[in-house]
Amino acid sequence: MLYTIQDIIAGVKKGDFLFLSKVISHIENQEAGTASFITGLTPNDVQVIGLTGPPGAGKSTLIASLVGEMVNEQKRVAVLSVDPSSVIHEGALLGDRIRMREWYLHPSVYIRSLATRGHLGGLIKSIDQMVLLLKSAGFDYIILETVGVGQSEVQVAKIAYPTILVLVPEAGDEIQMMKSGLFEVANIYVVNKSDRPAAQKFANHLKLSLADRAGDGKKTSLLQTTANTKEGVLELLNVIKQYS
Ligand SMILES: Nc1nc2c(ncn2[C@@H]2O[C@H](COP(=O)(O)OP(=O)(O)OP(=O)(O)O)[C@@H](O)[C@H]2O)c(=O)[nH]1
Ligand SMILES: [Mg+2]
Repeated sequence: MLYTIQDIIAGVKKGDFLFLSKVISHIENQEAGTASFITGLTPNDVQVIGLTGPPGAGKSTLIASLVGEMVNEQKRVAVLSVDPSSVIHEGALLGDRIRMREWYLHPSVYIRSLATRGHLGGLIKSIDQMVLLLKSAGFDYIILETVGVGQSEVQVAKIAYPTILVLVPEAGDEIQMMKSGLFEVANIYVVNKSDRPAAQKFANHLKLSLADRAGDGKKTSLLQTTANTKEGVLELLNVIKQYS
């Protein structure tokens, strides 16, 4: 490994993420020396926030707005976007670039997209290591975005607290969603795109299903947001803090 954690911390404080990006690439490729470098880190107690949900629910837009609230509070934020279903294609990258464009060059915000290259187990291991690295590198929040509804998200939920399930009013097939493991593992349920007419009704439905589950003793929260206008986003950040 060519860089020390001191190089990385110094770089992060200056908003120079070059070292960090190089080490993350080392981890992604599981290059020689990765494991011993990670073992030598001293991670801080940094809140890891997971956002997951169906494609197009507005996760990236919501993250961009959340990051805005965090930066307003003088925080440093790292965002890892994980798409386990595919190798990163230009379209996906471009979409995220547009959604989070105001943050790509911001000195307090580090954004990185990852793909599996076909092997989910490897990705999970790499994410674990990247999170340890980011926890050691002077960030105040780490945000993980995962796409889809499946095993990988359930895995990611194990390293994040809270895990936020982002849904949209037209998600419709609620039953399907509730059967998925994801519904069980989430802590915060967000009905995004609440500018749409069906949002209130959908949120009410969701509230009832969560009440049914109240017996399992797990604290859950339900919020409505409109990610692109930032409506409900500061409230979401305040609820996130309750889970730290
Ligand atoms: N009307 C409305 N549109 C929204 C809202 N939030 C996001 N969008 C739009 O929904 C589309 C998808 O948003 P993304 O943030 O890319 O969604 P995503 O969940 O990150 O998508 P993937 O990463 O591809 O799964 C974009 O065109 C956003 O502008 C919202 O609250 N209301
Ligand atoms: Mg996205």
